[in-house]
Formats: sequence, structure tokens, C-alpha cells
Amino acid sequence: MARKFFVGGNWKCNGTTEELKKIVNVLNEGQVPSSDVVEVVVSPPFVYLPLVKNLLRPDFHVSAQNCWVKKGGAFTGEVSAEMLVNLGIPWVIIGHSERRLILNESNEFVGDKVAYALAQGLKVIACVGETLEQREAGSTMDVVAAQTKAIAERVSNWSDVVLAYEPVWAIGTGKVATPAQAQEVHFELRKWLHANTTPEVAETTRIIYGGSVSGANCKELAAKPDVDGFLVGGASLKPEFIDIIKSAE
Ligand code: G2H
Repeated sequence: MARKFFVGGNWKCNGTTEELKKIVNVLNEGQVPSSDVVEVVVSPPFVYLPLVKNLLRPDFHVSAQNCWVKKGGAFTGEVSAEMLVNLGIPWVIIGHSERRLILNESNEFVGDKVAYALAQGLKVIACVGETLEQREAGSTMDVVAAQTKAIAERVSNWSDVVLAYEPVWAIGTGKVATPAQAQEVHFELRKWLHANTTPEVAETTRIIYGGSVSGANCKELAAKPDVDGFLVGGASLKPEFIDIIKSAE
């Protein structure tokens, strides 16, 4: 079964109302392949989600960048999965390395969040990836397998999960993984899914790459058989995001 190409734009903690309106205009006017060929999801900061959702073309969708691990209540500063569902937000990014590393989110906490978000009806972009130190120590696969295992132990239905491989050393650094490096980890992750979930999950789950993806490097990366799309940070705030979406073809 063919895996539909997926391009996510992670806007992180960026933008003002005016700036994001401009980006949405660029996206709305962009000539891109049809939604049969590519699924496009942009992820503004929480406070701009309703604005972007209302202005965005109907074939693109929105995602939150995080949500709380269980039902809302007395958790100051958090946003619950239920609230996202209530606003009609279909997607959420969980386990981004910036949250794992800066906010100390553990593999287990990330796994719990993925499971809870899915149970509420959200679709999840679940992020995994190794640091430079871990890569240099030769433990890339051990690290991403442990991160994926914590999700797999809590999730049986993977149909609403996109797995994003984002090597930490490539994030926002301009230092992109080579297509061969990305393909190697994506292939190993698919093999891991095959051995630890089901052959169908391994075959159908989209594994996307994130880390300094740009208009200039996207085509070569997209050509790799196990690269099913991208999670794009910096370049998703620029017109070149349209070129990245076009790499689906
Ligand atoms: C990785 C990526 C988006 P950037 O964090 O998730 O960001 O493309 O800026 O490296």
C-alpha cells in the first residue's frame, strides 16, 4: 500500500498575527500537488490555532505543537487534548526534541501523551531522534528504538500516527542529514516496527524526516524509499515551504 507523502510545518514559538497571516496567504496561493498526493499540516503556536485554522485553505490542516498528558483540570499552563478536539484541531505534534531536552519530557511521558491524544481522537506526529553525542557514540538506533518502543507499548492502532525522525544535531542548525543517513535510520525504524508491531503497521506508517529541510535539499531526501515526507521548521515560515510540498511529486 502506497504511503501518502506528508509535509508538516512546525512554526514553533514564532510569529505575530500579522506575520502568520502573511504566511497563510503565501500557502493559500501556492500551486501544490493535490491532497491525493500530499497531506499538508501546519502547526502554529496554540494562541494562533483558531486564526490559522479559519484562514487556511481547506486542503491544508492544522496541528498543535503539544498537549497535556491526561484529561484537563488543575494543570496551570497546559492545554488538553480535549480542548484541541473541541476547537476542531485534528493533529498534534508530540515528543519534539525541544520538549524532550529543554522540558525534560521522558520517553514514557511522551508515550503516555501519544496514547492519550490518540484516545481523544487526535492524529499524532510523534518525534524521535538522537543527539550528536549519541550518534557519535554509535547509539542512534538504540535511542530511536527506545523512544519508539515507549510509544509502541502504549499504542496498538498506528493508523493516526506519523513518526518523525529528527536528529537533534540537524535541527535548526542548517546541518541536514544526508539522504543516505536519513534513509538508513528510516529503514531501521521500519524494520523495528515490523519486528515489534505488525507488518501492516511497518508498511503503512509514514516515517517523515525533520532537521534543516529546505527547498534546496528536499528533493534528494524525498527520493529515498523510506522517507515519506518532512517535518519542517525554519523553512516552513518562508515561501520555500511551497517547494518542499512540491517535492511530493
Ligand atoms: C526540526 C525542524 C522542525 P528545522 O525541529 O520540526 O526544525 O527545520 O528548523 O530544523
